[in-house]
Amino acid sequence: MDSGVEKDGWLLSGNEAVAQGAYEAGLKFASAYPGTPSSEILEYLAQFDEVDCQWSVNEKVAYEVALSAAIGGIRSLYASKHVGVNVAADPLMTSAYVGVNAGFVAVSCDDPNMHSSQNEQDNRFYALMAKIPLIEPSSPGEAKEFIKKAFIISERFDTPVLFRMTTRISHSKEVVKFNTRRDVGPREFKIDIKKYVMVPRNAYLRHIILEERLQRLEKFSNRTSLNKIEWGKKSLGIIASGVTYLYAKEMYPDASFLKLGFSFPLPAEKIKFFSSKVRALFVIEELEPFLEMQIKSLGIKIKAKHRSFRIGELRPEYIPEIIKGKSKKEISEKARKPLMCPGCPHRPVFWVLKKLKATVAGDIGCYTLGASSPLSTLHSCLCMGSGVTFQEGFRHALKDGKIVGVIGDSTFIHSGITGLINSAYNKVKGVIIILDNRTTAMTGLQDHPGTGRTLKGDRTNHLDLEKLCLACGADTVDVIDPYEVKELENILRKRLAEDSLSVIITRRECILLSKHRNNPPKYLKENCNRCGMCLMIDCPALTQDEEGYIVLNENLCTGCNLCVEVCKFQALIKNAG
Ligand SMILES: Cc1ncc(C[n+]2csc(CCOP(=O)(O)OP(=O)(O)O)c2C)c(N)n1
Repeated sequence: MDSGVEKDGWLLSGNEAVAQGAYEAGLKFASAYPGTPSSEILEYLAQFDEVDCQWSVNEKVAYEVALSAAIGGIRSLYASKHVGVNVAADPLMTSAYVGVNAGFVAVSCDDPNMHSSQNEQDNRFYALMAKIPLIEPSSPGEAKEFIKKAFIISERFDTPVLFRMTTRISHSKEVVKFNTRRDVGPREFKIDIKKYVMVPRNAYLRHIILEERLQRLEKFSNRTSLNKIEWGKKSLGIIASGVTYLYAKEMYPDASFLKLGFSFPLPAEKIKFFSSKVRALFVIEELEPFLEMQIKSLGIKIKAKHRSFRIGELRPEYIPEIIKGKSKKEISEKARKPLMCPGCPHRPVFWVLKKLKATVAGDIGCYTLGASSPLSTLHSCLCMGSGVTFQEGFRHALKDGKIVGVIGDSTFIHSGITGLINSAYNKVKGVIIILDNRTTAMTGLQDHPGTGRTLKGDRTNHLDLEKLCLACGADTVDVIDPYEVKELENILRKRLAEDSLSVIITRRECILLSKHRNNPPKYLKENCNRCGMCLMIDCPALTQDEEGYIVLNENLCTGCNLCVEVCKFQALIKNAG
């Protein structure tokens, strides 16, 4: 833990505060698959001997393991980013029917503005759809306290609880007081087939119980201090939850507020009461009109925010515009172009794919950066696992034979395996490259079954990707060091020419883990004809001066020598020393 000590507490991020609060609540088990902005929750929990926690292979598995640990009798937690909940949606939906036993909280960290995500869906709707309570803290301090309440609510109502964070709460820091851990003993697990075996008749009966539970939860929502009225001037009343409450408070400190910490089921009576006392009523919320739609359905008249505010993060300065009924004026910001690191083992793969003019079905990981120019050699990216399935779909549709699917090692284990089995089963040919950098680099270098280490740093079974791919039905599996560019090109040409389903594993440790450092190539200016070819590999260590000659930043260069491979004029040559 790298938080600084303060006089009366510790400086914790929202994610660390969730973990600390869950620990203090007597948490005994936690599981997750990494994903920004959620990953630090499990990383923080890993320090506690009392908490058994794991990186699961994907979110569905994480959800099922944590839920069943709670059913078995110990307080448990699931965490993921918002899109991770999509992967866990199957067990999530039915978990409301079976209930829990010991407390179970599912933490969803949403990412408005897509700081590091492929979409910005509003996961509050999962609570509505799954019919489970929704808790939304506004700050790290609240996150720590609210998660404790979430466990109590989960046990009291025998339900999973959705705990929704957003990037700004997950990653902002606040001084938070620590409390001692409650020792919550295990609850007895009683065999109860009607409750835990969801065949149609049992599920029907459980659905009746679920509806009754929702009514009790709504009554609770009206009573709980998580939903509180703060009276100010009655001329303006604002209903808000999560971080937007703080933004609205900053912009309108004198207004009256109904702050919703327990935002599903809504406190209908409290909302009706609040709305009857204020002259103008506004709902301030980020992304979708989740509260607005439900409040309108209570028969309360509120002005809808303009659709443009459904996109991107809400900024405090947008709130007066929303209140005036205006549309969003986009604030254009210059974004830094994301780049693969110098020495990234993914770069040579994209260089070769570019050279071969391949159509590349991409996936999510550091290698998605293969799409940015000048490499521009990743042509689709939808969700985790789609590098394998899109190569199959493209192959069904396109005549061009040079179709390649690319996927990282962590992503392949998460959801690429089933796609590969599908291709093999349906006799689809093609080439899949697994970019095996021995880590989950994109989200902060987390371990996975292919690394042979657990979240707690212990050695464990090491998943053999070669054997796995053969067992899935691949005809051939080649393992190659991507720094061996010529060999990589040869093998790729060979496999593309064959009528088979082949997997090429490009294996080299992520440069951020690697001890492979420096020894930059030599630049011989006299040989350089300023063609700019070496710049096409998009390496941050190479730039051009005003006359077009190359400037090699030796501090950034890791000595991977891809630029040496690319240069046709021996202007960049290997440094023997
Ligand atoms: C369903 C889902 N879960 C988690 C994530 C977050 N995420 C993005 S890429 C990635 C994995 C990256 O690891 P790997 O495939 O090994 O590629 P690397 O970044 O190491 O190159 C993860 C976990 C996501 N985008 N979607």
